[in-house]
Amino acid sequence: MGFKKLMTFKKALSLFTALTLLGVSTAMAQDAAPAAPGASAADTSGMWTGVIYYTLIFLSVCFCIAILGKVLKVYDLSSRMQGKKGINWNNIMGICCLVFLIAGMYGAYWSLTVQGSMKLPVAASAHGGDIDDMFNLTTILTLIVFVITQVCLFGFMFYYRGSDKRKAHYLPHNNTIEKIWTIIPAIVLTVLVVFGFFTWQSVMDSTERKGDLNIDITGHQFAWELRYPGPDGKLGSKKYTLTTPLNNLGVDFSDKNSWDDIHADTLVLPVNQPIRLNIHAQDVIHSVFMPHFRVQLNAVPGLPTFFRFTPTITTAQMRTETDNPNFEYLLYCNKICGGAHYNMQKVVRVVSRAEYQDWISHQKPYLTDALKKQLKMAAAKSGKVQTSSNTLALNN
Ligand SMILES: [Cu+2]
Repeated sequence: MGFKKLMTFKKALSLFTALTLLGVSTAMAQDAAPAAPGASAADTSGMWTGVIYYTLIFLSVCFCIAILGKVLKVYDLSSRMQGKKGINWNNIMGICCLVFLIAGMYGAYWSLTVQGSMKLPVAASAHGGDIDDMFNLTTILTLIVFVITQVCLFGFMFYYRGSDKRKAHYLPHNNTIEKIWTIIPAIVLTVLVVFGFFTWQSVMDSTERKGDLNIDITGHQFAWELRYPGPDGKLGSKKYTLTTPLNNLGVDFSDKNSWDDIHADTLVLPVNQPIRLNIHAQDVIHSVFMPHFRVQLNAVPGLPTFFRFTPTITTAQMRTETDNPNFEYLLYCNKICGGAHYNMQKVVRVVSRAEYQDWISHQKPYLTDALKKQLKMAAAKSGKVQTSSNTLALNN
């Protein structure tokens, strides 16, 4: 039996050595390989070197622990054979629990202070404060529960570690304890869920309001398209069947409101103006994500959604607030929607009302000359009598 175990150990050792040699040679070969054309090939090579490196470190640590375990076992057995007491494993396990508790608590503290300092700046929207309050309350409550349960769990295992001097108390069932650990979490979770429900209700209030600035945002692989209303303040309707290379949003020009619509490249928002962002998608599910405004909603093909919010801090004010002269609000896609998903990033600028008016007056209309020509051709081909609205649109 002992010989068999020794052989198994030897086999495992030779397998580990072979894997190590293979890993090192692959890593060296990748390092020595000439730079492949294109950045993506170089990135992949670097990634695999990293994976092999950390796998080898992990295997080495496991190997060292296994050797240490074997050495201790041999020491323990030889001590017992000499009539001595041997190693007190209960003490070792108890101390390990205490070390784990202290190291784990330090890790949690490090995470909160180092990674916590990377948190988003103050919310730049009217509803953002409510979302932050909800997040902070949940974090504080779960942190309290985390500290209490971990200290109790590992502290108990250390304090009541196995000993010849005491005997464990057998406790098969206790209704009082069952009630406490059922009712308290139920109350805490109910408070969190109800608070979250009312906050979400207030954020997603869908009643129509006058004075909203309607902006259309359409996601496709891999960009966002923006459409602003023209001087009439109304966005024209859309129909996906009208989509052409020139009319890539499928705007319906039989609707007069669409004639003065504006095609913008940057999302510019006037401060303290309620915005209604109408969200569309043309191919797969995307997601409008503006973390500084605490705004996120999916863009689903065939199912238009919207998010209403009011920006309260201009980009210039936020640059002073964050002490970063290059600060920009950003809009991301928060669904991994394909290979170039990372390209779906747009700058969002919050400006004063006067700056906004100046900016919008310099934007190009969606109805370009090329599009007008195409619509004329389409109308002539179909041989249909042009409606008065179409004639107006084409002569505009
Ligand atoms: Cu996307």
